[in-house]
Amino acid sequence: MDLMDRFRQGDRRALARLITHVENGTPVGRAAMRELYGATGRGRSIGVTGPPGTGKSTLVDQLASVFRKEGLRIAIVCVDPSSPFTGGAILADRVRMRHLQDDPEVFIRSMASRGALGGLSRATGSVLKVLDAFGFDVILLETVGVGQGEVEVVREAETCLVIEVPGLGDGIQAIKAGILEIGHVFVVNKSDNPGADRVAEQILTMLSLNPVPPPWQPPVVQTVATKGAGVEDLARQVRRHWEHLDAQNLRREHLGRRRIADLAEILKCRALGAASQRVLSRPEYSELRRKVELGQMDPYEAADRLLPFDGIEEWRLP
Ligand SMILES: Nc1nc2c(ncn2[C@@H]2O[C@H](COP(=O)(O)OP(=O)(O)OP(=O)(O)O)[C@@H](O)[C@H]2O)c(=O)[nH]1
Ligand SMILES: [Mg+2]
Repeated sequence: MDLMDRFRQGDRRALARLITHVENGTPVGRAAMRELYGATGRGRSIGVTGPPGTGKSTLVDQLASVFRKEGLRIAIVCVDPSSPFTGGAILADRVRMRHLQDDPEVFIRSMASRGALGGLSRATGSVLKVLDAFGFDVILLETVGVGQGEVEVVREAETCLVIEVPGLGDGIQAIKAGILEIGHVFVVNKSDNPGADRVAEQILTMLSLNPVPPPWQPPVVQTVATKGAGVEDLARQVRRHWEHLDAQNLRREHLGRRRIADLAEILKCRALGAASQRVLSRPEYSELRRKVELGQMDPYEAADRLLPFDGIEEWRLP
């Protein structure tokens, strides 16, 4: 039986293998995405981001347990944009989530930037779709929040949780501007440490400075993930956000934006493929390449001769 048949029958090993194909952009992975695409858009995705060590994995684990009790099927994806390898932190996550791993309705997967075609966020988007098509009700996506890369990754999820903790220096500085815009629910974890109330107040103040009040006012939840305190409340806020998305038709908008991003990526790959074929078919290619290599011609000059410049240098799709 082929991989897709086994995938459709709910075989987890087939799922894991298919994800690897999709991550690596193999022909099998591409064909699978094409086949699966129509079956996506059902599962809920929750992005979880925040500085290193703030308790994201512990919270994801707790949140997954709450949803499990409600009978939902859960997938957890840990994305590490900084590491080209599957590193120690992710191994630690696996240990921490061991009790979830024994649950046949919970699927845990790590992703690193290695091999991701079209950038990590597109690869993440594709993996979310595979999990969605497999039938998971909730897909939790953990990523360490430090830069633009993570912001792009969590944008793939329809609900974004931003985790902060007390004691990371001045709270205001620790909460980056870009992060405020993507958060739907803010979590002050490690609220057993001093200063949690202050961090929560600072977040609320910063949110209130937003000149155009958004239709969704992001709540701030305090948690102690290690004890499970506040996690029920967090799950409730996530559900509230789902209801908001559904009521305002925002879910459809979110999915629409993701689909356009997919179209852009497919077109980009094809355009690049077509351009590289044109270049490689030019008889003077190897000679020009050699000249560039030896420093006898600058790469701009060689590029002008191989692919005449028509003034369009930016890839954009409105
Ligand atoms: N005191 C306290 N410790 C916590 C809490 N939540 C998590 N921790 C501890 O904080 C440490 C880091 O937790 P993780 O869940 O691995 O944090 P993370 O954000 O996933 O870490 P990275 O993925 O490495 O960025 C662990 O030792 C946890 O036990 C909490 O609410 N209070
Ligand atoms: Mg973690």
